[in-house]
Amino acid sequence: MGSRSSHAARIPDVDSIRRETGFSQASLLRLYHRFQALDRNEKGYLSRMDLQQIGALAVNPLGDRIIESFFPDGSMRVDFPGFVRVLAHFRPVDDEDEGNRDPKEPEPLNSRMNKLRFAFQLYDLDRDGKISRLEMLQVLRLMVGVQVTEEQLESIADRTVQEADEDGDGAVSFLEFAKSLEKMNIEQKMSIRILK
Ligand SMILES: [Ca+2]
Ligand SMILES: [Ca+2]
Repeated sequence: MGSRSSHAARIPDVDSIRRETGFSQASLLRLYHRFQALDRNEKGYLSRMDLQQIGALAVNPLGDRIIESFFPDGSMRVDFPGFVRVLAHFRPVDDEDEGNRDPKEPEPLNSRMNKLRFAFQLYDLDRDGKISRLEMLQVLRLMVGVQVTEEQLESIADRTVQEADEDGDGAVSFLEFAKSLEKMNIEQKMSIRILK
């Protein structure tokens, strides 16, 4: 894995973070610097307000939802491993040493399936494993402009749920979600270059 940078060695648990996220040592070092720059007052962790400084999230209609996913279970702070773990879902595929991956290792966080899981939980606010009609409506409201009326939005939400809802329970399960996005290039859509 190349020579070990003395800087990277200062990142706590750098090897396990690298294995888990697939980021190279060099990328982790850059992310660590980014983390420290975002960490106003050198708290050693990031708050929601710190993360709002990330431009790519500020312009993303789901940016607030993405920021929330850094704080599972209502926590108020995210440390460096937690920060990188979320960002790893957005790591472009083939960006790094993909070819060197050990097949015995768990599926990388930026795999299509993990990107889909991540996207799904942005919709499934109450975390019951299904996207309800209301949850679909809330996401659509964030994503479409003000020129769309509430009735139009509701009918788009209904149609979107109906089209994906194979078992007819009125909600979209993860499998139904994954299936409805089968033809979409999720790998590309869910790749955000945080570092550039
Ligand atoms: Ca739900
Ligand atoms: Ca269903």
